[in-house]
Amino acid sequence: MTSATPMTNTELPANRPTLDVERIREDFPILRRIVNGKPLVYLDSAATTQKPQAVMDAISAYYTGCNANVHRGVHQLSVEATEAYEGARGKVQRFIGASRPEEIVFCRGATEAINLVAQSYGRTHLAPGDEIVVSHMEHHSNIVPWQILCQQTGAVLRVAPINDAGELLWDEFSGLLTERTKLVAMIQVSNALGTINPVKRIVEAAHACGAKVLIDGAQSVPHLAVDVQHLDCDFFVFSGHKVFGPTGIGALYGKMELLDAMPPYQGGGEMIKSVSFAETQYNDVPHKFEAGTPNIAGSVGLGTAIDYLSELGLENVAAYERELLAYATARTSGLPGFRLIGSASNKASVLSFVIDGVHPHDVGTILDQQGIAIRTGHHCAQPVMQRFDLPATARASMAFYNTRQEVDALVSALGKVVEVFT
Ligand code: C6P
Repeated sequence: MTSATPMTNTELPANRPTLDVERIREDFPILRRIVNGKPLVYLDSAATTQKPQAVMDAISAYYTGCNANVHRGVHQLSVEATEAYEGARGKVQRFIGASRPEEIVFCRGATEAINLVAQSYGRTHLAPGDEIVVSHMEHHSNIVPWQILCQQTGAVLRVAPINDAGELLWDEFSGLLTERTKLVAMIQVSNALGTINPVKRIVEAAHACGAKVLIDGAQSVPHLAVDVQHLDCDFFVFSGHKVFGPTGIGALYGKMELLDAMPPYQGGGEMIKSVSFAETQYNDVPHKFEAGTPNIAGSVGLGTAIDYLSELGLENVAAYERELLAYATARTSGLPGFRLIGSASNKASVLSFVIDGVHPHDVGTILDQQGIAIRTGHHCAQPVMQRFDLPATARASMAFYNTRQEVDALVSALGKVVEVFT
């Protein structure tokens, strides 16, 4: 089965070992933890992924062996730290298929990357009456920066609706695209629903009306192979901590000609060529956007996480997770009162759900007593909750280190929830 082929529950295959998950789990020490007297079942990878030992070792080795500031010193440690930092940029470039390392700007994560584009590109290019199109399934990080930009520029935010399965309504979306549309900002994989959006088609449609496109890849890069040149998106953002790397580091990809023409986002050291009170000259891309001392250790950890994931192979990860999602979907569907929120035909390994008569926070609390970690709430996607007329959902989100046995533990604990509350 390829990652492009949706599988129905009736076609559920035997647990085909695309990955040696038992061996892989040994790389993640935290998965051996006991929580509330039970082995941890970590089903909250959409919030943040766990880290393989190799990532922690790389960060430790960086601080132990070559910690120094980058791009500044002539001494050996600074040279090594700079090589490590720029080496990580090259890994990010190859990971998402950018044509050159200069197109990768390190930042704190997806949120900061979107704010950078809004404040630098957006404030320069948008005028009163221009339009920005987002979807109803965006994370707050891909809504609020555009609302702020609209307040600053007089631009208008348009929202493409979704259907009851949590899929983008194509005709309504393309109907919003006009000569007024200057930017389309779209999630590739929904954190709250799991929907995988047809981003290549979205980019083509937006470009046909002259708009630029930003893709929020925070939830896609841990699950799908991404090639920004193939997608032809203008900007792409993701966070390191959702891709098995550390927190506090992420990346913005932008097409070189766009980044080059954009003004700086923040001012300070590193982002300048020369400073005087009469005139300051900015540095070249990407340094123009990296004011101050960057997260060097974070970049090293992210680079190692990318190596780790690339070695597993994203095709294998996608195939394994697709089977696990089908298994979890089939196993949970028979639970009394269980309602899946988000049933797109093309989905990543996210199960958002409600149980009739039980508040999602109670579901989360009872599961926690069984050592099962899920997220409950609005998942920073309140418009999604409003669309489904819900205050919150419970969300089990899986990664390649999760197993069918863990899904079984989830189903059995949900059975207890139903027993307690109904
Ligand atoms: N979603 C979740 O539990 P940061 O916080 O910058 O690393 O990522 C923000 C972000 C942006 N886009 C999408 C699609 C996301 O899912 C997230 C983070 C987490 O769903 C934490 S709210």
